[in-house]
Amino acid sequence: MRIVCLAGGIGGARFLRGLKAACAAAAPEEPAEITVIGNTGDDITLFGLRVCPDLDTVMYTLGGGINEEQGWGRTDETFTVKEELAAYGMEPQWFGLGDRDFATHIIRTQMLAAGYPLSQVTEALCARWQPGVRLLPMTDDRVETHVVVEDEQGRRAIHFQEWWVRLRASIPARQIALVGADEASPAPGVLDAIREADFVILPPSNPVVSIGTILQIPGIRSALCEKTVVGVSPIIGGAPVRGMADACLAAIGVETSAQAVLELYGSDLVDGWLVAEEDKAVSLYGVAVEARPLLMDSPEATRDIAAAALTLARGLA
Ligand code: GDP
Ligand code: FO1
Ligand code: CA
Ligand code: CA
Repeated sequence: MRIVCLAGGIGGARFLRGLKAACAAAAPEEPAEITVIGNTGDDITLFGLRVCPDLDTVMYTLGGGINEEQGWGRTDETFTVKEELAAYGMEPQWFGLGDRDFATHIIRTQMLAAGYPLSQVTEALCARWQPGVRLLPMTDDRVETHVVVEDEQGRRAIHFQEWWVRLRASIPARQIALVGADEASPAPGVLDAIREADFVILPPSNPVVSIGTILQIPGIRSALCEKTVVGVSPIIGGAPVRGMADACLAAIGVETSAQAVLELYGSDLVDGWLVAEEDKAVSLYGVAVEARPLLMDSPEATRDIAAAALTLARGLA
């Protein structure tokens, strides 16, 4: 079985861990081939180092190196380098890079400078972490999500991480744009993986700055529309379970509901949609909607959500 998943950071990574478990339980003798198309819109250059938070979150989560409580960054992390940089007064100080995590960014930056594309760099990093999936960046081109905000200092565009991490999305986003998207193309292997997939799953990742970003890379959305696609709602009972996805949805004029996110994706893209039990009234012509518990609050619950997505996708494919 060949499965393609799009993924952001924490929501995507946790779902993927459940999906691996569900696949192993369903067909232990025939391992599924899972290709993950990861969001790179969150990427940022700090202290001269290229940081790819969502790719790293997937890699560390599936490879056993993630800080479980936090959901991002390394386990057993220390922050000596960060403290030393701060002692020099080096900015920015609002983004916490840990010592162990720094090694990943140093290798990535060195390989990029030597001319390797991000897809090959990611493959090299995954050789250590063995995530058990093929992890592809959505594009090798440099794209970045920027957010237009307006406050006393006037109207300006800031990097997504500054809005999300420094400001905690506390000032409204007037606009969210993926800078560089128009000129970007899917990374090698992305369109082939979609074409060869038996079906595609959209995990409960942020619909605007994770899934929405990946869908903006020219060619990816239209390739997905040819396939059977099943999505898991990231919104339960009108709220994002964790994080500030509601602030992102508000910025693009979409209500925070499982119904509105389904409509945002569209029935041309999505064939099946898993919602939480409190959202069982959700419906869209041409889409098979199924209600079930969607809280990823234990490995077993997460595996069961993924198994439900697999069953729905198999039935529709
Ligand atoms: P990020 O890049 O780290 O923000 O992670 P993702 O974009 O992959 O996923 C974040 C989204 O996951 C949030 O917007 C939430 O709506 C969603 N989410 C988090 N935990 C859960 C959960 O337990 N169940 C469901 N259905 N969605 C969740
Ligand atoms: N999120 C934070 O809220 N604060 C941080 O200091 C922070 C550091 C960080 C370092 C590496 C990494 O891979 C992720 C990190 N994140 C941090 C998470 C992250 O940048 C955001 O949650 C996502 O990009 C949004 O998906
Ligand atoms: Ca993200
Ligand atoms: Ca379809």
